[in-house]
Amino acid sequence: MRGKKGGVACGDRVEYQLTTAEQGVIEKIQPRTSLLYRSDAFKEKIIAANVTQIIIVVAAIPSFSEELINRCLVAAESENIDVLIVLNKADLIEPTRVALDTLSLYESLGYRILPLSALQDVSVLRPHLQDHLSVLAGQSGMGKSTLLNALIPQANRATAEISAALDSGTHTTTHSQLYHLDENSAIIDSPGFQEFGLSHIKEENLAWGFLEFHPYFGQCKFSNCRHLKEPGCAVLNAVEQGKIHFKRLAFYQKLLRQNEF
Ligand SMILES: Nc1nc2c(ncn2[C@@H]2O[C@H](COP(=O)(O)OP(=O)(O)O)[C@@H](O)[C@H]2O)c(=O)[nH]1
Ligand SMILES: [Mg+2]
Ligand SMILES: [Zn+2]
Repeated sequence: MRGKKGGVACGDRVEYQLTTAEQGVIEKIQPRTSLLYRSDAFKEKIIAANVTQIIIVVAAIPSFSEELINRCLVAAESENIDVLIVLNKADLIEPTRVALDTLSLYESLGYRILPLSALQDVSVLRPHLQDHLSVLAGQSGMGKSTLLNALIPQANRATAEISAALDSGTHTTTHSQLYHLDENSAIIDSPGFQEFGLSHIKEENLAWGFLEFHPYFGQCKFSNCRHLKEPGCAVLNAVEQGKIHFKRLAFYQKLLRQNEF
């Protein structure tokens, strides 16, 4: 970039000027349609710009964090990004059955769950990528880079096997990269993350990240209800009646409390 460095994210559309045949400077970043980022009290980290779909990659082994899934969902909802949950390593049959059971909650909320094995066959994923800029998100070790290599063999993304052979660290993927699938579809491989800070989400917007809460908004006794333990809370009521899963309320309340500090 000309002038100050940084500010450009994977997925950005930019105006640039060539300085040599193969190099150029970025003059301007085009307005973004979405921006996916994680943040804590100290820093913000952009994951990708302009994505239309976040693919949360989980696997039965190593075990995945359900809290991380919920955090990704909040981030996606806040930016109006589609969500697809891929349960990778479906070749591990018994553990996958257990994981599918856990994920059925998210399926009941309307999120698509797609079990597959990146080592065996990724063709079921292809139709879901059509006309999207997708980003692979999730903890490291879930098989994101393996998945990407299966889709785009020329990508040659380093995976855990390769890093073991080279004796490098566990974080095999160190930077995000975008790959074109066809004229209208592309996919971004991102480094894995164990944390997904949401401190950039305003407290009053957090509940919007929980789809199934929406029908109850405006029905709480207090207009500024935070759905913690207020009397006459329509969300708490719905949980009591089994209309909202208690786990989701627990994740919401945990996030709300963490964001305060
Ligand atoms: N059994 C099984 N292992 C897989 C599958 N996909 C990836 N793995 C393994 O999981 C490990 C982590 O994969 P990697 O692609 O580096 O994960 P990333 O950190 O999410 O990019 C590697 O040892 C892969 O071989 C799969 O479908 N089945
Ligand atoms: Mg990787
Ligand atoms: Zn309430």
